[in-house]
Amino acid sequence: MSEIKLNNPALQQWIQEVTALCQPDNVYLCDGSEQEYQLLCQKLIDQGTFIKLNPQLRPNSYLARSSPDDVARVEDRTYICSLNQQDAGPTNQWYEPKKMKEILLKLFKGCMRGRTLYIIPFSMGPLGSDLSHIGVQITDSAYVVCNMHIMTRVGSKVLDILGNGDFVPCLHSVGMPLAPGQKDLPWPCNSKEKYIVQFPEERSIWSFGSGYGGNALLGKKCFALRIASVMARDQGWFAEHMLILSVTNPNGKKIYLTAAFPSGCGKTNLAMLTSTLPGWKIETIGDDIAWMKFDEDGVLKAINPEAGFFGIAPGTSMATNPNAMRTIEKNTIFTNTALTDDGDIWWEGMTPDTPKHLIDWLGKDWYAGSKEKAAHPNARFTVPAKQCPVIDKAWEDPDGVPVSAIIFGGRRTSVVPLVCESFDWQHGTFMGISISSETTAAASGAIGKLRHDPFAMLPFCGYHMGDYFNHWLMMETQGNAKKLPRIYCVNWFRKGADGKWLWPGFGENSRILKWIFERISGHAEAIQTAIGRLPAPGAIDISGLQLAPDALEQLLHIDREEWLHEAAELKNYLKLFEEKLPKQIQHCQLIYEQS
Ligand code: SAT
Ligand code: MN
Repeated sequence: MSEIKLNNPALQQWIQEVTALCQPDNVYLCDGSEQEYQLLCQKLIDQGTFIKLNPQLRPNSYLARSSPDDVARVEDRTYICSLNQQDAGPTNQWYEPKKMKEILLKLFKGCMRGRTLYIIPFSMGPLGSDLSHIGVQITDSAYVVCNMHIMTRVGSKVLDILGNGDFVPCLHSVGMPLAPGQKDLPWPCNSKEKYIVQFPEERSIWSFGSGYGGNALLGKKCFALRIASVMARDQGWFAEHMLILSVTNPNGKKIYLTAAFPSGCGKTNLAMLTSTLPGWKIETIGDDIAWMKFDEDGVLKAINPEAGFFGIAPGTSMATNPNAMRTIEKNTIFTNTALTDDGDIWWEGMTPDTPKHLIDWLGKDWYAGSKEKAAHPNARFTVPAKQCPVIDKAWEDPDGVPVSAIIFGGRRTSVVPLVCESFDWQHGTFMGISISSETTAAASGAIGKLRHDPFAMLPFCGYHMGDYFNHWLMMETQGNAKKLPRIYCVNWFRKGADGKWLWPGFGENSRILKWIFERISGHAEAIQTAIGRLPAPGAIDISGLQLAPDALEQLLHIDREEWLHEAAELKNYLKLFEEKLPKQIQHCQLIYEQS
């Protein structure tokens, strides 16, 4: 260990402590270079983790197959270990931090034997931006290092910026030490013990036992949401589970907006959609996380703290998301997709025709017509954001982009209309609180179960959600009243009596973005209802769209009985937050009930 000398004493000391605890065979400090990436990819090929895809079809790209018991975020193994239980709130799993440390110290002791310990200095956000923050991940997984290379800015340049400053220590192990001579597995993990632990006061992360996605790429959900939400509360900004996009109208006027949806509800598709309206253009800044802060003029500015997309592969196609398909043409890591006979990847929904034969995500032969899915429903691509053909030119602007609108959405087959505008910031906050959505394969557990997911942050808020609601309300005072973003709620997933989607979604969502754009510039009509402002008849541009005759009416229909039920159910849910539920929110709730 003595060979690695760092100028940051706290970092030096942490690395020494972790090395002594985890007892790796080797220690390696990542420089973030292309050469390093290539060497690690080769190492992963050699140990059977990576399959190199056909370079003619998918240059510089790889397929990894995870262990079948390590395929998604594990919410039931995720903990917020604040000093006081009260601070974790009723929606997080809490554990006494000292006791949790004891558990973790036991698990981490010797856990990297036979492996290399990698040190990854990384920046969340453009290098050197005032809105960015630095973390250092220690991991024993070369797969994680390669993914971090894509998802964040890593290496020596980050250490230069860090200097003697603060960083978030992120410790990760797959939790599978190797005895001398023991053969490694292509996807090492720990099938018995998994712990994804955040210590909010310490601002540190310990993750054990999983190598998958948000469990292991610690810059993402653990840092950029759970820990960052705590930093944002203390420092007066927002760390949100939101995509960021720009909308440009045919006259060349551009606005930026952010949108929060739970995992697996189409953030990546919305972020890079191809407008079906002539002359309208959507460009992408980010597809998962937004860090936002009011600037000195009271304008809300947003950055994407990530540098890549970790998108859900199944369902992605030239029809649903051509820009994602072009983004992943090269330099991409695929995890848990199927492999074609000519060495490319495939997943359900990718092409109109299903290949006759594939190797499925479990590595087994798969034939068209099989009842099993060839790709895991939470199969992912990891790809540099800069490869996106519609990446916005301001995507790395260190000042961030000005946010004109914030959208909240979920997967609701009934009740919730296609789009609805809030009356003001307070009511918009209420809309964020009110999100509920059907669960998806992005987290392990039941799929299709309706659950409350306030602000799409249920699995990601690092502190008491009641305090988080208050933070949102209080932040209004930091904004310039004339420049505050307007807040909307959308639902692409409403179904008709026949059980079919009423709205085609994907590129057609540009029609809703157009209405929002025109509301902001004062050109679109709305009608007032108890739950918010809905598009007036004719205000949504449906030119050239084949919709069933009364589909739009159904999509915008507010059923009084359904909403009274919704309100009662929400009121019941909100009891969870007890005295932390803001008074203003109770007031919004009353508007529903009394209408
Ligand atoms: O947390 S992951 O990044 O693995 C998936 C998600 O929930 O978006
Ligand atoms: Mn997400």
